[in-house]
Amino acid sequence: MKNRFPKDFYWGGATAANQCEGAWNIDGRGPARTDVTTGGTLHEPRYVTYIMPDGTTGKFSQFGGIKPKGAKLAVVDGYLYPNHDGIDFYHHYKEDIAMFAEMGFKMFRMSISWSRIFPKGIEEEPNQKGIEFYRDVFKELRKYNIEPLVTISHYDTPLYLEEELDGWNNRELIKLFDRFTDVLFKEYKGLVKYWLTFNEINSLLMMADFVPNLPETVYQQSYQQLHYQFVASAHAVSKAKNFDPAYQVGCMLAGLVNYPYTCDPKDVIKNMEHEQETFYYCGDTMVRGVYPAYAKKLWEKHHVKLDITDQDLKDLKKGCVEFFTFSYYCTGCSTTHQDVDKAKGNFTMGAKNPYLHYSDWGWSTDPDGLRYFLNTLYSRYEIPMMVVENGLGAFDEVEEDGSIHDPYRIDYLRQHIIAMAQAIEDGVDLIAYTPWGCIDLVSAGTGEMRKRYGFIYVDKHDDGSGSMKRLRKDSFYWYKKVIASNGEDVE
Ligand code: BGP
Repeated sequence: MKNRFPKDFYWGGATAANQCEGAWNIDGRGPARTDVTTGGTLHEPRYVTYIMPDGTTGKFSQFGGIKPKGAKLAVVDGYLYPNHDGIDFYHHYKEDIAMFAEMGFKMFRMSISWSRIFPKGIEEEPNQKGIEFYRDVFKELRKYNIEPLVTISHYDTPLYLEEELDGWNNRELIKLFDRFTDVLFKEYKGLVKYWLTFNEINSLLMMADFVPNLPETVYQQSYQQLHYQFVASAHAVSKAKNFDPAYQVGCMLAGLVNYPYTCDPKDVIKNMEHEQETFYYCGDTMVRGVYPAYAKKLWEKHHVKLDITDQDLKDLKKGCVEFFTFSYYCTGCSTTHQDVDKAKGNFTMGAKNPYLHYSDWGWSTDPDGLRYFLNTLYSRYEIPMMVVENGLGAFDEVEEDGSIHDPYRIDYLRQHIIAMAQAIEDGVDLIAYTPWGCIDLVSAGTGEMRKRYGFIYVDKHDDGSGSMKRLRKDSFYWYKKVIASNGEDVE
């Protein structure tokens, strides 16, 4: 069967500011948490570094580590912070966008670094240099008819807000986020059409579930932070059209599909609960504008008491997202049975699926899961869908002549494109596909450069060395052909 995609389907690629821009302290940008986070590996976590009032320094794990009382997050001598330079998209964006255009991109997903616009997050007036940088990027994209898809917050809260205001534990952040989105909506009218509010908003609940031995209070915090983010997101949705009737605002969730490991009904129930807790709790609230029926059960289970006002509930109702987006890399399994092999990736927890292959980072490859998930989501929500992250993080080898042969990546993407075509055939209104890290960038999970996703190779390495030179991988030419044939030719 031929793959059939709608004629105006958005083919493209995705990045995030903190993982690619670099220029972390240039032109007035303030620091974010990723700037005090070291590089790691699959076996060694990324650390967040700090300084104590007496001048001693230390570090704690990015996931699940606890910041000591009195510590101030800070850049500390002797550590490498890969996000400081990223791949220097800040100075290479013209060259990079020209290469995206060469592949035929119709859409480019990127994010705005909040601390480039408001260095601390609390200022009354934005940093003009930051505003101009993104305006230039959008104009450059428009030059090639590439539609920007802009994530407003991609793991990128200004450090000052985290340190001095306790981050999203503080209701005040809603107001500051409102101010931030007002500026974006005003400044980029006519240049941007599609906005996403929070990247992988459900990751807060996934972490609470995945990271072992977290104190029970983590749930209270995560659910409260999420509530404030839901309200902030709803504000963005409900006001966007006042700035530009063409604006559309969507949500973005980590598409963590899970299967029951066996047909034991106990596994099925466990899986249902897992999905409610780590995915649908967010999806249902953002699409329908009300908390789902099972929310009460979750709050009780985790002894959570939320600060929710009547006005918040009205705001949620007014701010239902217009389209649904998610990342999709792999799938997991839930089980009540103890005697099963465990998956061993940095994020893939639970039982290992014997029907799937796993990458060097322990993530499964499961294209059927994408078709299944698109169908499940679309029949639940019936609003346009976008797959805004997907891809294979892998080691790449540069040959003497500068070529890079990455058949493993082509194979992975090919299978997922076929799965999307099948989902469209099934009736899903899928309008965009922006595979992750279309140009190599710093891994969010491990901080590595060698976990590469790109069609474009960047000469930058884990020890900080590299010329930042860009090279075309085999997948670059392959994806160009895919786009030119509107997804028909994936061979
Ligand atoms: C998602 C994030 C991205 C990205 C991707 C791949 O969770 O939204 O920022 O990095 O995962 O993960 P990693 O970089 O850990 O391979």
